[in-house]
Amino acid sequence: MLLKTLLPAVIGLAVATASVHASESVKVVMTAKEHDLVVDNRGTSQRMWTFDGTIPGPLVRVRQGEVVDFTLRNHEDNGNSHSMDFHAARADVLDEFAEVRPGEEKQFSFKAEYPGVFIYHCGADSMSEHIARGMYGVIIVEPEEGYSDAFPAPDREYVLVHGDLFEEGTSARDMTMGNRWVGTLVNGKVFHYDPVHDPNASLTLDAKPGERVRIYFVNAHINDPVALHPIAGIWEQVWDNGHPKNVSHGLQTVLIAPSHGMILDIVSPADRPTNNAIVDHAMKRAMNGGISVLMHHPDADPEMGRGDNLIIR
Ligand SMILES: [Cu+2]
Repeated sequence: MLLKTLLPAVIGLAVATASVHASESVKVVMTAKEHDLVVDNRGTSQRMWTFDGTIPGPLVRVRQGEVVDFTLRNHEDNGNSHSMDFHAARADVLDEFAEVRPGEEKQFSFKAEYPGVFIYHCGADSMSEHIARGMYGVIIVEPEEGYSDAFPAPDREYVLVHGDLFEEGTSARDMTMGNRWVGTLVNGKVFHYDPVHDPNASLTLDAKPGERVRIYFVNAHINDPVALHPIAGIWEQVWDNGHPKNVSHGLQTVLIAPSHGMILDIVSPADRPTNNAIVDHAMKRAMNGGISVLMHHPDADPEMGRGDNLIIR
């Protein structure tokens, strides 16, 4: 009798759960903006182009299997068409990724089928200029199966995106050729988290000694690879493209292609405070902005590298 009463309820619950799961979608709306933006710790501003006003654009974080319902709005005050190219999507470059004119908007959906860390960027002509002016960001697709021994849960998470800074007024052609390049932007600013090389820098990445710190790294340079090394440390584990199956152990320097992403974990000694400098070990890019200090100390801010604080602005 009890079973007869319970059974329909259990079946009903299962169906409801399945239908909710099948229709799970995450709505993301971004607005392309062309505006002046501060690009260093001294407050120098330059005409940049962005998704939603920041470099990088907003962090998108979904679970594998979820559908991203995306809308790009191109602000009516803009002078250029813009587009969105999600590297996490399988789509049609001529359809979903097509350009949107100023004052117009475009919606498309895709299912996030592959776990990992991916770049998104504007692909409008000239793509060099749109990326070099700041139209890029990060989408994290979390594995459907969650964490495991092979892909352990981190204590802190940070997103780092390296990109280019060119002299104000550089032509698209010169950007493509790498002329008039002046610096590496780390999350939108030169030496953003490096008070050692820039006295105007006030931010660092923080953790407690012994914590597992996960870096979601994306290379938004238009031509250059990144040689990512944690000075005074070793990458505990690295997942190529952030896919849990692509794991490497104990690496010193990791080559990351333009437009590629990696997940890199570092674990500092638990018995004392230490510091790392996460550097693009290609010196031209390091000494022009591409270094970030990661401090491990007992009174690390409990909010940093957690919740919505993965991109430190
Ligand atoms: Cu654009």
